Amino acid sequence: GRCYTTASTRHGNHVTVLGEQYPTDAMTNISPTIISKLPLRLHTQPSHPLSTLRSLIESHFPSYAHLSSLSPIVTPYQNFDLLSFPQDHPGRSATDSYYINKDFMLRTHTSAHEVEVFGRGENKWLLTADVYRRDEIDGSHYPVFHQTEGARIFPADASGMKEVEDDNVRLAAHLQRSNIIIEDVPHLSPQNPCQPAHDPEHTKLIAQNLKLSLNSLMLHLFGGRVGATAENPLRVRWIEATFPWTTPSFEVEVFFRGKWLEILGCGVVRQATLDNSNVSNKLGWAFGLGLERIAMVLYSIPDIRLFWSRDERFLGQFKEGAISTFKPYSRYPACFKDVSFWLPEATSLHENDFCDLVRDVAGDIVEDVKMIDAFTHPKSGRKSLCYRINYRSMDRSLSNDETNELQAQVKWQLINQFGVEIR
Ligand code: FA5
Ligand code: MG
Repeated sequence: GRCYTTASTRHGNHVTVLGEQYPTDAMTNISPTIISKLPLRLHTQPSHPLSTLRSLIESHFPSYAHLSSLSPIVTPYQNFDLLSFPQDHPGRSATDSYYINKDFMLRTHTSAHEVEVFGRGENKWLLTADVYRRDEIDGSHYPVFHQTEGARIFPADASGMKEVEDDNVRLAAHLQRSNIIIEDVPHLSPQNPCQPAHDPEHTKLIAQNLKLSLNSLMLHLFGGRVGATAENPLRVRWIEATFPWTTPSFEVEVFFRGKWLEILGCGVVRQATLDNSNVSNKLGWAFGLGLERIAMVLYSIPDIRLFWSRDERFLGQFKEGAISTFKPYSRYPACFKDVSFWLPEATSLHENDFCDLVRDVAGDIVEDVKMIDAFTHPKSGRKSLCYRINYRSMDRSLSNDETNELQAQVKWQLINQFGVEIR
């Protein structure tokens, strides 16, 4: 599909991001809505639920370095290449990631900083940051969310392995006394193998340390809050996974209020990534955890847009350091509008391009976007699409005139940016 450029870039050939000017090019797809989120850094705003959750995680790893101020602007080399993403990985495409230009992008995950932080000589660290992914629009997806990366590396020798074993004994003793049921998977398996450069016995000790450290974090975050008891223990499930820079790799899910919730991805860091960080003689693990998913559950926050609200009825409910149950204020009426259009001949429109266009027009007033119809005309070969946009403010009632005006602007931008013909 055609690349989406912002109004400011179409008329000039620069875009200003966090006070710096960047030349634009064919890869540029960062939108004004996204640019406006970059300075907000919710994970550092006192008493914001995401900031409290960050502190809660940090307090569980007191001897780790706690980082939270790295710039979201990284190179594709940092975000992908240093982590061994293959050249054809879908995450690299402009439909999935935000590019300032071909040389700079917004990090899609906190793992983008692993090599840099290991390279600085940090052996135990946490890093919390805003991350950016182009995505659909609904109550649990937002193009900006927050992750905490955690990592620990040990000397890859007898002294390092002794350190791991001692830590494993300590952590296992703590977990044994707790009301937690863990559905485990083997540390290694044919689909989830050891790195050729690593000793499988060392890798197993590291994987065990990773699992014990994270099970203990889950207990810290959720244990008290589900009131885990002998009859009603906290349930944590480990699943085999794949990430380009870790093996073995895992995902962790927690059973909370009747549902399995995917919390994090993790694994034993590959030798190539350790080599890129100049720590070839170390061995260890890393994890990356999604803060919104956890905060929505812990605070009973029903819609991911609320994290961005400046309404006192939202912000006023939270105190720094405290987990409390959010009391929703009245929901204002929703109003949906459909838009149908013909695409210009031989072109396509990615759903993420449509969603960014709608966000630029309507901001957080858009609650949900769904494609409700698509067909190709049998004779002309032209493609027709119909999207349903659901508008609802979280803070006030929308007038009919206002939604009509937003919808008119969506149509205008569709014509303007993609040359469509409204039906
Ligand atoms: C990653 O981002 C890896 N960087 C995690 C990792 C780190 C693996 C270190 C190995 C070593 P993933 O895309 O699965 O993986 O995202 C990790 C977590 O972020 C998910 O478990 C989820 O909690 C959260 N997450 C992912 N996508 C979204 C989204 N669109 N909205 C909210 N949270 C999300
Ligand atoms: Mg995942």
